Amino acid sequence: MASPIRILTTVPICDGHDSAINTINLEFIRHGIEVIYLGYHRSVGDIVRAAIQEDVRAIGISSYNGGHIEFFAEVVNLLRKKGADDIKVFGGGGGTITHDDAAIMKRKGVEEVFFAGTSLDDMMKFVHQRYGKPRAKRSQAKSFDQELAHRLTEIEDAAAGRKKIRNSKFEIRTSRRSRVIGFTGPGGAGKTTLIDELVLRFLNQNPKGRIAILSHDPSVVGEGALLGDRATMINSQDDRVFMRSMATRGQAGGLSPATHDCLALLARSEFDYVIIETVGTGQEAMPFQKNGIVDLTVLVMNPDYGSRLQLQKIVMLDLADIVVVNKSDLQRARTAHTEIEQRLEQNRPARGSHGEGGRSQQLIGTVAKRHRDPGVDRLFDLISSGNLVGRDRPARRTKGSK
Ligand code: B12
Repeated sequence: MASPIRILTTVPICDGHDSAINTINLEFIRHGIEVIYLGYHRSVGDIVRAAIQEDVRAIGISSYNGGHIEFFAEVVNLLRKKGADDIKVFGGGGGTITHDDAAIMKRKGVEEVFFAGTSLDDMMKFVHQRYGKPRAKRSQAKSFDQELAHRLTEIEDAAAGRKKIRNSKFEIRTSRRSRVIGFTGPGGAGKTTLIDELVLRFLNQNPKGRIAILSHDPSVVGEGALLGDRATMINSQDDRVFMRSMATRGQAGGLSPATHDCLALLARSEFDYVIIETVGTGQEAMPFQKNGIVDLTVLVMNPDYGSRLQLQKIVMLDLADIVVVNKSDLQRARTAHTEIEQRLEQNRPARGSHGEGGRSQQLIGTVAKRHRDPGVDRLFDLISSGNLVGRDRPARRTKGSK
């Protein structure tokens, strides 16, 4: 099985016209393409950084602000400068891009411009014909991030059954291992926004530190995937953040068949922290392997989980080191906090039992969408203090245990 085509799509800076690209993204997915959507109002630097880290085959830009000639050319030039000119550039912008403009853009290195009236089918055909084949000869990596991105692609390809993994010319540090934090929880709980706020705090506190994010979104059955976390992660668009979006590619449980190997590579690289975010998971999900590479697990919940009874069924409430009730500004949050606290109480070791004195699970309320939220500050302090070591946490107290 070949790996799907990966394309990054976006809208330029000072442009909020995202309706065209949203329609085109959906069509790409239906045609088996994995779309990393960066969102609108994005700078050349952010686009090129994301394209290199995501190791996409091409960038599709939808531009309506009138600055298309300069903007597209800048993207092409920066890709060249970074040694990433095997990533191609194409796009459209309806009637705002004239045929004369398009001719200039093509001379400057843009592969194709689509005009008003082009059918979605024609665009899909173009992408499959032009970018369907895997790149046989990769450009020599000019930077650590580029090399790392190529290696992650090889791991994903190997998992899809195509290739063997080669040795890297860049040294991947083995003397030190990054701290790996796993985030999971139901869809819509705010995991991505919360991670982005934690990244902001990390960047502020560690002027030279680096952080990696491995983010997952579901593949549509038999089709592509919309990998949209980058559109939410504003603070994470930074040279000190390496982010990679992965589609689950048919695997149930919140991660991809290549996740473990990708995570192992990132954890051996130059990052202080590696954050892994699962897709929105169900009650039965246990995405992080026991004794695996994840050091600390965070379950992010929404206060609206239903009745108290539902809490008994959420397996991660037994396993998570930290439970976060995000959206704590919602009316039901206070009740949720009390109910979850009582639920976690069941996991605590009984007095006098073997586990007494062990670290207990922490419960924190956050409002991730609010800047400088004190709950997120507390979560950051807890994670960065290193005091909470997931593996030491005692097992849940079952009925009949002393
Ligand atoms: C819808 C629209 C809006 C919506 C946007 C909603 C949204 N969330 O996207 C609203 C009403 C909010 C809006 C606001 C504004 N708009 Co407006 N808007 C349009 C409009 C009517 C349609 C654009 C569109 O989505 N077309 C649908 C797409 C699917 O079709 P298409 O454009 O023909 O594109 C084809 C191909 O090019 C291709 N394609 C397009 N992108 C891509 C990308 C890839 C990767 C690929 C493969 C293909 C591809 O797909 C289509 C295939 O047929 C155009 C006028 C027009 N008729 O084009 C003005 C237009 C783009 N807007 C305009 C302006 C000025 C504005 C405002 C500045 C107005 C104001 N003063 O407030 C604001 C700016 C908003 C902002 N934040 O940027 C001007 C731009 C003028 C310019 N650049 O010189 C236009 C041209 C109207 C005009 N004639 O004056 N706008």
